[in-house]
Amino acid sequence: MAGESELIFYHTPPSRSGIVRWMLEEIGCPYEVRLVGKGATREPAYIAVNPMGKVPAIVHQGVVITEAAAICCYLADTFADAGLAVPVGDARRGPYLKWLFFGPSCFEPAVIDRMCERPAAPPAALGWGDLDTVLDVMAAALEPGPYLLGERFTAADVVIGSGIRWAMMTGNLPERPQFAAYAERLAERPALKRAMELDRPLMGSGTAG
Ligand SMILES: N[C@@H](CCC(=O)N[C@@H](CS)C(=O)NCC(=O)O)C(=O)O
Repeated sequence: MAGESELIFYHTPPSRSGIVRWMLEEIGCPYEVRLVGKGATREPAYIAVNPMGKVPAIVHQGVVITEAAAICCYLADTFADAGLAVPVGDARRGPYLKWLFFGPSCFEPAVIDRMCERPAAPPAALGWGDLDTVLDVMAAALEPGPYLLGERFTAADVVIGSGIRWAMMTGNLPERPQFAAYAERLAERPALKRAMELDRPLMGSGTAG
């Protein structure tokens, strides 16, 4: 029943909250979806949840968490049995966190620069560098595969993989064989298929939560 769930998910399909939908399906924990209609992100009821006026947000055990990559990191750590986090103490935790941060802080702004044809800023002033460098770094990491950290699929793949899928779907990702192969592998994941299936009837039907 609304309000009693331990994990509440604020969602507007299709949008960046799809990243968290996929993550939740990978984790396999029960959650309650609250649809937020386009535009309703700026209404007081939702601003009270996320003052940034953006989805996704989750509430877990009464605490609000926003920012898709942070939510994925939190869920992977909290529901550790799902095996999607690299734990503290494992040397691969560093690269794992690097990729979780790389998604929103390097990959996404570099793609949006290109997409919006934003005028180039002095390279040294840009925290995210330029798209070609970002893509070179990602392609090199994916070359051995099958996932960013090798054999093991992690929350970082949900974040970076979602970005790659979105950029490919919107025609904003220069073609590279590493990205095509990675996207094909991700598309086979049952959790991603389930997330897309669950969202299909909800597209565009969000109402303020
Ligand atoms: N930095 C945020 C960005 C979230 C975001 O941009 N969400 C968009 C949907 S893709 C949104 O809620 N837009 C509604 C609005 O700006 O009114 C994250 O990564 O979670």
